[in-house]
Amino acid sequence: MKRIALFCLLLISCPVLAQNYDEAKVPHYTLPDVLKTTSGKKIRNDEKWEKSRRPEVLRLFEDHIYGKMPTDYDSIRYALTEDDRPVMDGKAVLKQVGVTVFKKKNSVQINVVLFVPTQVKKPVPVFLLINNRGKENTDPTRVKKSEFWPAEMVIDSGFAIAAFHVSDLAPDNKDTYMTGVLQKLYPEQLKMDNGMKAIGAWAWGASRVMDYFETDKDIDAKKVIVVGHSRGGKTSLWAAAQDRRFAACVTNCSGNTGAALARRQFGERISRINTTFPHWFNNNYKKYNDKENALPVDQHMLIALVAPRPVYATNASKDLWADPRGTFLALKAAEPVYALYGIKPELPKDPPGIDKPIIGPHFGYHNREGEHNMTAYDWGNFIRFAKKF
Ligand code: GTR
Repeated sequence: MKRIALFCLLLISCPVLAQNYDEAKVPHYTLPDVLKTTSGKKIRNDEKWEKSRRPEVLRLFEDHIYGKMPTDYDSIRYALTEDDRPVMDGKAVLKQVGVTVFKKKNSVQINVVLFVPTQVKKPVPVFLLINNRGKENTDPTRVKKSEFWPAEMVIDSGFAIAAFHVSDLAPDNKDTYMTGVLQKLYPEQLKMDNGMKAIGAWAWGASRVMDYFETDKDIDAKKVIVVGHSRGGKTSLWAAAQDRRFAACVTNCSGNTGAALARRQFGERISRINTTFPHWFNNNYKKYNDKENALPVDQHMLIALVAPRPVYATNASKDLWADPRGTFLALKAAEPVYALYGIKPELPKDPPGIDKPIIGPHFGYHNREGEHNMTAYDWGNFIRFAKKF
């Protein structure tokens, strides 16, 4: 008896132990119907989806999870700090761009590293990484090279590759996240229960980099693929969901409140993410701690907001925390919205095996053998996917 009591106490005090990794223990759940409006109307075509249901779903995500993203600012300036410097044995040109956004005498600067291939006709499509890891991963000097952002490989395949670091927008820290774009440009957001926090601020940054791409004649701004890993992957999905200028989205190992279904309660759960990272999502989201079924949305609806644009989601076999099966099922459950645009289902009923990628044209998915990470294997598949559309 004593032992049972001790175990229960441990479960309560140590949330890691309370995570479920057993498929047999996934509770029965019903996903909210992405094609039914809050007033109960069934959506039957893309026009109705775009006019009524899509804006409604977007608002639900803003209000309950990611926060409403402000779009107003006074001006934006682009300063090229390096140009036309041939690198990578002449295969690319390095551009470093300071994107500065001004509002009421305050400003925020986003530093973009961009490599453009020299041997390809311009304008070129580009992969934009939202970098949530160390800045050395996107080293402009190429002294340090990382699979996380394999610039040489992407250049060799004919695409441009760009990145910015999340800390330019909001430090990834619960005590200081507000010191970037939030305090400087949008302090009112900090007082709103549906105001954006760090992930909203990072996604806002991706849109400002998109503003820059629209002015760069080397870049085909209609072919920008926004990429993120893990917390960056939650951000890339949110960025693509609301900014329809992004042509496609890669959400790598994004897990809870990324591409994985919340209602499965498998691996990381809302209560856990809100406790460890209270600075990522808005205040309203805390109401759903241990109450996944009360959410008016689930993550398949976030993927649906990207429709009809392509989405590639990934997992890693040892990263059960991010719920590989729940990620695949979320993609699958977004298909009915793609169908409104005449896109036939591309995904099987069940997830493919490990290292068996499904590649496009509209959906990409793979579960890589290994750990929580983004690797050359992952990028190889993103490139194959991008070549399909
Ligand atoms: C984890 C977090 C995940 C994921 C990951 C990461 O600690 O629980 O949701 O975001 O960090 O960003 O690497």
